[in-house]
Amino acid sequence: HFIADLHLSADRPETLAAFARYISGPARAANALYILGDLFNAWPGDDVLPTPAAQLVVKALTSLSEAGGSIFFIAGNRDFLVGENFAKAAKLTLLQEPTPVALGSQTWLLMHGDSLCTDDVEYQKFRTMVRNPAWQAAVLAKPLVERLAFAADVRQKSEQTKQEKGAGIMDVNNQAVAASLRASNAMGLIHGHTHRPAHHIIDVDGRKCERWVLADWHDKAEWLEWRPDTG
Ligand code: LP5
Ligand code: MN
Repeated sequence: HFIADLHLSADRPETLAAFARYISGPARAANALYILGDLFNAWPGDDVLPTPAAQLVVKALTSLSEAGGSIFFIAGNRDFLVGENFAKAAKLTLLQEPTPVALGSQTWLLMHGDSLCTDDVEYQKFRTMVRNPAWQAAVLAKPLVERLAFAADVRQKSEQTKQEKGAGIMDVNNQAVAASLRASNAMGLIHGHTHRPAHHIIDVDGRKCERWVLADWHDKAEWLEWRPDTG
């Protein structure tokens, strides 16, 4: 199973409930669950692990791995501060993007999707800053209250600037998509972030490739499933 953009948070109880139902239900049929970013609406650091919303998520994920499922996590633009403490508590494995995964005889690339939005120059500058390990270490050294205030401020600025950006700017750039498929020689991409669920067929140097875009969550679970029998 592949999921992304749940944006879990204490103030979205309907999504937390959908997540709990999904993990104790449909997710049990998957031998691997790939979480492709923005599991959380805003993750200011692993020191929020004791909060009730984080505990609900950790308990659900732990129960899934204890039932025999493997769980993998790629960070998104909302939860890039997820670290090893969360991974250990939730019994999952952190992956760097892009991660190649073998599905049957074919290789697919997994990513959150924000790195493909290269037309959003302002965002890419922001991304370079927040993905820098030195910047992250400096931020994590600050008290949690300060990080929460910073997060709220950036969220507000993000909503503001998004209104000024055209929809096209905030979608993936086709050259960036082709470049990653060319470099990896992968069959296709699976990603989230844009909240534009779709299945695209694209031509990369005469090769027929695919791009699956995952749906974001509201009050029900959204997942993509790969099965060996159907490909
Ligand atoms: O997230 P979303 O969908 O609204 O928009 C994204 C891009 N925005 C972001 C910002 C995140 O929402 C912020 C999340 C914070 C998580 C918690 C962090 C923990 C605390 C540590 C502090 C950071 O990713 C948005 C894209 C959009 O996707 C579509 O792809 O357009 O990009 C932006 O809005 C970025 C702006 O263009 C530039 C950001 C200006 C902020 C500058 C920092 C100033 C901070 C001042 C602090 C005192
Ligand atoms: Mn995102």
